[in-house]
Amino acid sequence: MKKVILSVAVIAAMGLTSCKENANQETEVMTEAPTEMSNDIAMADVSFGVRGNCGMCKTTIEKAANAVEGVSMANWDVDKKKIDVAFDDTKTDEMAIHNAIAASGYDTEKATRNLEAYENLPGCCKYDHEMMMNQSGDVKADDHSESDM
Ligand SMILES: [Cu+2]
Repeated sequence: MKKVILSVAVIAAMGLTSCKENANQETEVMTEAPTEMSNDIAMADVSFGVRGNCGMCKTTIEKAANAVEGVSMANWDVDKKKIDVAFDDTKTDEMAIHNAIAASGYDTEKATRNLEAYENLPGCCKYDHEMMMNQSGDVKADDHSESDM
C-alpha cells in the first residue's frame, strides 16, 4: 500500500515539474505581446457630420450621443454640422453613436435618420435632408431656415 502511495507521489511530482516548465514557456511568449499598454489608452475621439439646424438640435443630438454607454463627451457644432465625440472604445464603438443619433431623428455620415423621430422634431429642427455635413463653418447654412419661419 505504501509503495502505491509513494509511486503516486512520484508521478504527481513529475507532473508538477513538467507543468511548471510549460508555464514558464508560456509566460515568456506572453511578455512579447504588448497587451498591457493598450488597456490604458481606451479612450477614442471621433468627429463626423450630423445634419441639424439650431440649438435645440444640438441638445437632442448631444443627448443622444451622451446616452450611449461609454461616451464621455459630445459636442455638436451648429455651423459645421459636425460632432466631436470622446468615448471608451472598450464599451462602445463609433457606429453605435451614429445609430443613436440617427434614432433621435438626425442624419449622420454613416446612418440615416429614423423618420418617425424626425417627424416628431419641433418645426425649427426639421432640417434639410440634402444639407451638407461636415462643413468648414463659413457657409451660409442658415439661409432658408430663417425664411421658413
Ligand atoms: Cu433644431
